[in-house]
Amino acid sequence: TTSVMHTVLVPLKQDQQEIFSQDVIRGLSAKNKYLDSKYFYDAEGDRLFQEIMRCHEYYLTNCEMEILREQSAVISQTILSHTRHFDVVELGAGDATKSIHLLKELLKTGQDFTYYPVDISGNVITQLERSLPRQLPALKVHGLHGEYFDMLQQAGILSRKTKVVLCMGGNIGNFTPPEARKFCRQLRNYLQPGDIVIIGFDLKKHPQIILDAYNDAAGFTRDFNLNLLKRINQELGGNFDISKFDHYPTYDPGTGACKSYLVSLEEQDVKIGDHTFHFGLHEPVYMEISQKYDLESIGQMATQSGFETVADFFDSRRWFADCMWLC
Ligand code: AVJ
Repeated sequence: TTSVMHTVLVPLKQDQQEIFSQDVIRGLSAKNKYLDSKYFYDAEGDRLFQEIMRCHEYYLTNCEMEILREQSAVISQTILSHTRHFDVVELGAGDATKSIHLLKELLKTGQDFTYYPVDISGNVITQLERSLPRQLPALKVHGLHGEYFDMLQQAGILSRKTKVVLCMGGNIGNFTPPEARKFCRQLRNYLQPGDIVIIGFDLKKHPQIILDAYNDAAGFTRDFNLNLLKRINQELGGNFDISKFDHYPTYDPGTGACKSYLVSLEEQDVKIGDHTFHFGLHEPVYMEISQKYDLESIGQMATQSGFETVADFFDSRRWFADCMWLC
């Protein structure tokens, strides 16, 4: 079955820990200290991100949910106007609560397709393969556990049909604009002419709304950032005292870059294994970028990476966009 077939492409646990360790040491040795937000998502990080998505300040999830809930019929019709012989691949499927609306609409049209949810978490894939048949009994599901591009290649081997690739949740925001362009170009290279991509972008809006979304009053976003220090303590033998760090989000309405930092509240030394890192008073550690876009730059990104814009779908407040691109 799927797990046997794809295990070879998932790095071994020790290798993953070794890469985690190297990345942390590199980041904390830099002149401007940084950590990579992709490491936020251990079990506790997953739980905290769930809490963030339930905060009223964190509008992204609700906006995209509104788009999928209200416009799945139109999105489905737009897909069908381009292809009637396709499979659906979702990169970073999570619990599929948003995409399920679109999958339902596509099934309604009588199309025979397979849904390939891709996730780096094996847990997520196991859960989906269990829960989706209960919610949509007619849906064919084939989970792929591994890195996005490896699994996209796998999907290409398993199916010769046109691909409809879903890239939702605004995850592309965790790339800087040049990184995002590189990601889109790579994505294009793994696809064929006629394939379709639906990709979610968080849009520029009143700066205060954005800052509040990354600084919820209940403190889940703060804990989410601090949790990476806890993870370093647990997995790499660190001795961070998290009470000596503060969460500090920033937003530049010019560039659209929303960046989060942890700030050292005193001069201190922190040990991680055999390494010691010195933190000055108020020294920042750059943790995450959540880039916000305007439609013009999204359109340019599509063109520059070899896609043609088919349609953009917005929530009623125009705070978020799911953009449909054609290869
Ligand atoms: C999962 C990348 C969309 O950047 O908005 C939420 C992660 N970070 N709160 C985002 C996150 C802080 C989130 N994405």
